[in-house]
Amino acid sequence: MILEDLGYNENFEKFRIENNLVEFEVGRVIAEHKERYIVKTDKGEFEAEITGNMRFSAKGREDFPAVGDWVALTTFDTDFAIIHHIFPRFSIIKRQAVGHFGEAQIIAANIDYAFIVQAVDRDFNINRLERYLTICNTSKVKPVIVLSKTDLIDEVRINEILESVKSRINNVPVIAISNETQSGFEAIKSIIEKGKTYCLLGSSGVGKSTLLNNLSGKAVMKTDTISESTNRGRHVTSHRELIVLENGGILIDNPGMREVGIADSENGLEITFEIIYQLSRECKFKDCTHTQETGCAVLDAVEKGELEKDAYDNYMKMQKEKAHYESTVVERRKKDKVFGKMMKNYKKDMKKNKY
Ligand SMILES: Nc1nc2c(ncn2[C@@H]2O[C@H](COP(=O)(O)OP(=O)(O)O)[C@@H](O)[C@H]2O)c(=O)[nH]1
Ligand SMILES: [Mg+2]
Ligand SMILES: [Zn+2]
Repeated sequence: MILEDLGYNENFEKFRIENNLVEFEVGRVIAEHKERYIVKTDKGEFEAEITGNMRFSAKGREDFPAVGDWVALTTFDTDFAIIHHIFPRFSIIKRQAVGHFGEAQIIAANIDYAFIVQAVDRDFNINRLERYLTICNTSKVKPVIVLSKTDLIDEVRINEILESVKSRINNVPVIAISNETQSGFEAIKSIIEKGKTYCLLGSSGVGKSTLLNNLSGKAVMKTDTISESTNRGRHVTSHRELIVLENGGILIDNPGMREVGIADSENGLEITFEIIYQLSRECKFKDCTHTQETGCAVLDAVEKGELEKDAYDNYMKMQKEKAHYESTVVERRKKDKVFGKMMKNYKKDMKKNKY
């Protein structure tokens, strides 16, 4: 295994040299569990921890390694290592952490493409597809929609679903597949290139791990939601999230997500809902909220049936979440600042022997 096989490229190497990291080894994080990591290097796999310095200077989740990260590390004996630095990420997939407002959760780093997997049976939901798309568009990750379990419905229904997706979502490839019959596999394989990293996104039970196993030709991932949840052992070594396919593509599996909250979607919503943004330029008022204003081009388009009401509703909902996320982040920063000042004064007073 050489580093290029794991997706290493000249940009990372340039960073390594320019930042005097040549004394360290280089590896990619292939699994993470509670601040324990598995890092793969050209020598093998290592169970790793970060340096104390990294932990104490960390300001948030993003300062900790995530699956897909490139790291500078020192390896000890056969299977232990210490991580010293995280290389800058060219992309990062985040979502709003459930129950922790204003805090983002990293799904994976250094991803080229995301396969957004949705099963065509009970799981199928266009609003949720738009949600994942927004996350991809925010993350600068190219999305591909994969509709799975087509063996469970007939061709007429498959075509209906494909039509309904295409009427709402433009410029994103859509592939219908079945892990049972392997229909659609050629299409998916043709997208996968050597040295590029692909992340599987979607609810649990939609067939992500089965797809990964089928593509790799080996049973590398545990399938089925049940075994997945009971298999969370003490050791991270019990699972791998990143694997290299025979054709050289790199795949990252993900445990399913029940909720996909929108975390700072820079241009994510603009790209996903380009039509709404275009329309809004025609609104009478510059600060139109597209809720009740007269001369609102967005509302007019909904009225005339040129913009699907469901798409409009979904956009408004995510827009609200984005605003809420942003305001909670501002709130948190303020609190952190106040706390920082308090600590500073406290330390000053300590020096003056006030305490
Ligand atoms: N009928 C059908 N079942 C599938 C398909 N893909 C996966 N499954 C089943 O769906 C369940 C969940 O699959 P899994 O790969 O673990 O889903 P994950 O949670 O997204 O990783 C398993 O019982 C699979 O056998 C498919 O294309 N068709
Ligand atoms: Mg799975
Ligand atoms: Zn408007």
